[in-house]
Amino acid sequence: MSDLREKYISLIAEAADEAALEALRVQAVGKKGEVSLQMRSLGKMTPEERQVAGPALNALKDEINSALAAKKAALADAALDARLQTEWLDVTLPARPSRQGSIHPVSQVTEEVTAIFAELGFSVAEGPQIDSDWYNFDALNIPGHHPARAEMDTFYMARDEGDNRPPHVLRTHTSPVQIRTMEKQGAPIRIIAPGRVYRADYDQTHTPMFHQVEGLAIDKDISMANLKWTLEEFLRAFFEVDAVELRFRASHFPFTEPSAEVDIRCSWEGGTLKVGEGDDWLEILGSGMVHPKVLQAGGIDPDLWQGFAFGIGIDRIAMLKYGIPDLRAFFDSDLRWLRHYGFNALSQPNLHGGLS
Ligand code: 2NM
Repeated sequence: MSDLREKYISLIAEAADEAALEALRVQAVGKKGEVSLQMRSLGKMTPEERQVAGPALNALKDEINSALAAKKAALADAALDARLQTEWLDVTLPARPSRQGSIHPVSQVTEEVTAIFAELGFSVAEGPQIDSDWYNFDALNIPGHHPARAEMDTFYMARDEGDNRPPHVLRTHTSPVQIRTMEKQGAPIRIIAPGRVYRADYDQTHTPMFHQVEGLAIDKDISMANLKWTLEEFLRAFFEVDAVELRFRASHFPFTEPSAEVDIRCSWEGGTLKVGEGDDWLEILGSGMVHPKVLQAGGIDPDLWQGFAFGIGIDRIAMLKYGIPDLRAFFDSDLRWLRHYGFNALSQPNLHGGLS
């Protein structure tokens, strides 16, 4: 019996892998294994012999089983060590600049705008691109019969046959996000809402999907002066110039009163845009003081709070800043265009490092 013990303990110690261990288990303590056969022979022994051999065989079986388990664990450890030796990654290595991909100008400009407004205390709000006509229109003081609804070339979502509720729409502006933020968060508010918007319009200067960033600031004593300063700071940082000059032209939007379109002083000398100098004016955004009815729709008391709002076309300011001539090329997914106008994926726009 001690021969058996020595034989199996050393065979187990030398086993090369789990399969060899399993073969040894069958050979030793399996149903027809050597130890099991000896146990069967207990019946032919005298009671005295059996009293000695029985416990000894049981102990041998236990010992072999634990040796098998210990070796199995040791083999698993060794296998893991071997994997760790070959499968390793130096996470401290610098990343290799990729020549494969680049950041789309729309993403780049969205990041730039976000970084600038973050510095001014605005956070980013988001919402659904498919929304009810209440959020997209009614809440923004554009009732059912309002001409702005027709002018906006809205994409309507289909309803089931016989379902006569007003259809949902692809949002025509990001303003529904502002309404949702008013409802959820209440005043005061400082947010920008960048994102995709949709209008059924396609020509040289319009694509059916485009990008907007709208801003909203609500507080106890917000005025047009705060709006003007905020826009000046934003445009100065965005165009990376020391000073800008803005011109507010009276305008009309249903959701603001008063409303103003904002032009920026510029020159087009030599065919390139220079902001902050020259004798030309470039229309750059729309803005105004949020209409009391809009505040009310968002659950904010217009007798206590007021605010300004503005909307800017991201694609348009991307074209202006980076000299991109053709809007439609933005959405062609042409790799040559993306390589030409794309931005380094590893540099994040921030105000200290220079935005672009
Ligand atoms: C613009 C122009 C003027 C605007 C208004 C709102 C809201 F939801 F607060 F009422 N958001 N954005 C707004 C105002 C947008 O885009 C040309």
